[in-house]
Amino acid sequence: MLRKALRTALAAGGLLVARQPTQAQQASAAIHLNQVGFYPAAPKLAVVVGAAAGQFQLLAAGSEKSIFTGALGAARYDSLTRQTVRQADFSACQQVGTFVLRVPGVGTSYPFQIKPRVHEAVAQAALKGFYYQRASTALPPAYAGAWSRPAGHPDTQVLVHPSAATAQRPAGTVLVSPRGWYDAGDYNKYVVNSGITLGTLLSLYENFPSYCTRLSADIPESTNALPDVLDESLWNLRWLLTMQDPADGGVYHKLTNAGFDGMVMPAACHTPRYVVQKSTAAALDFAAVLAQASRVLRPFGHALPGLADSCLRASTQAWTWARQHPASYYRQEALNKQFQPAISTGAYGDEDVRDEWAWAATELYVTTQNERYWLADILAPGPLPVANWGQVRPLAYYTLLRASATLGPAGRRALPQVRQQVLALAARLQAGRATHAYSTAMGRIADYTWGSNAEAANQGVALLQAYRLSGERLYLTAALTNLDYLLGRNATGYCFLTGGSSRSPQHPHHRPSEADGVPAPVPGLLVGGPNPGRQDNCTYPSALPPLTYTDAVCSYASNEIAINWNAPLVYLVAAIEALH
Ligand code: 9MR
Repeated sequence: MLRKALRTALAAGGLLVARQPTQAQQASAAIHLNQVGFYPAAPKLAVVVGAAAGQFQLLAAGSEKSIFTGALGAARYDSLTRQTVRQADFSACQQVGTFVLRVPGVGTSYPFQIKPRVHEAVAQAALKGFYYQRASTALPPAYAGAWSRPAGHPDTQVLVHPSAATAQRPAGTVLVSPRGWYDAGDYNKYVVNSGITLGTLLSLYENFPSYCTRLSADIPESTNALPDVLDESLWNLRWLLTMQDPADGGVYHKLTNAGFDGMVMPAACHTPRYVVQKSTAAALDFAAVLAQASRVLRPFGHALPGLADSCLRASTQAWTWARQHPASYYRQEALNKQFQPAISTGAYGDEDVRDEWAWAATELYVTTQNERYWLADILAPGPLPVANWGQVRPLAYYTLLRASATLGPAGRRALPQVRQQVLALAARLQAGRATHAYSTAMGRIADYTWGSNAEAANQGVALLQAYRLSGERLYLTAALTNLDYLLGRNATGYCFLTGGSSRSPQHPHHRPSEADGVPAPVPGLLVGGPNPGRQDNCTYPSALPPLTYTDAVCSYASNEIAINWNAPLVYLVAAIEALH
């Protein structure tokens, strides 16, 4: 069993830590820490379940040599997991190397490293995760290693679904809509979810351009003039452009099979694909992301002639369509009563599009510097939420902050409120560390939803905006606690990134990982994480929210992967690397 875990971790690119079989054999699931590692000068914390008071030690991996000793903290009852935990704080240890933490009577932790740039491999792997999600192309061994695969889903014969029929494009019209990323464990391509995913990656580039220029994902385009994060984004952006109907500017909600494909490789899928109904949410997310892309790509005009202009034109046309169709919601059940074939794939139905208006308006406003795109309700009173696919207002706020020096009059007037709301959100998140047993910003019961790991990552992104805004180091530290959470300091003890460590998911709900015959899952993918909803009816080890995670392929509710979850992880880890 352990042998297999070791082999698998090594097959996964030996991603992060040199495994130490002697100690790994004793690795205790009771010691929860970031299994990748720590920056020398940063806080370092492990959480130990069920330990008596006493000492802990740091040992150089593979030896019995103790290099640091500390006392476990006071016992603390965690009402969410009904466990008693103690913290092992070894922040004072700044020695570089590979270590394990030993707690007498409990055991020895998974190995981890202390060193500068300790998360660089995670940033590369998580960005590379998008490459593995590419549709309509073969992944050759030179780039995909053991996970190389033939092309699937060419999407050169996509049918207009009756729900999307127009006079110019009646039902059954054949469209060409290749490329894009598979959304998740399934093979469909959804505009709404692509929007926030691309917006997050483009924002990473806009906030940290020089770090992004250095960040390589070893993809076929790595040697060209563009940073890899932009090359990878272009794979999806070029698909997105095909989702607009040139006749009216409207944007199809998704490109999908009628039902989900089986657990087979892309090349084995041949069922018809459709574009379905145009929706307001899709048009606005499309408008937002293409306005942002236009701004980001303009300096690369020599390599991408005309693309920035095409993006802006597409964006304004989608905006105009949304103005004319402000309530064209995607309602799958209603649609299925009216049209054949019935569609049963991901809905991404969003009937509150006020935040999508805010985001589209903001991106158009900042890109064009035209006051006519300003909308009074770009700002919303009350607490700013953490971003997710159905709540994109934070992306508008972050763009306003980033562009603060060049905003026109309306934008400038809005800035004090934007600053105040972003700081209030970050203050709330960072304060959570004091009350959560694992001392991460992540940890309120409400944080555990479908895709809770993206909640953790997006909280981290919010905290980083506050850090950029205020220079207050505690926000950077708080963001790092959520990276620690994702990489192992959580109640399940899993490092939630495939291939990330010796205790990473082995059985994600991800068709290629299940069907490719390779023992290790496709690396660099963030699973959804604890989800008390347990909508998949799989067997879970616990019903307590922080523990409702199962590393089982059936578990689409806790163990699927998704592009909108990987993107904030890429942002969080790359930004943290850039800032350390
Ligand atoms: O992430 C989505 C989550 O917020 C929803 O509650 C859930 C049910 O509608 O769908 C999730 O998204 C899935 C999408 O519908 C289809 N592809 C896989 C996505 C991740 O599970």
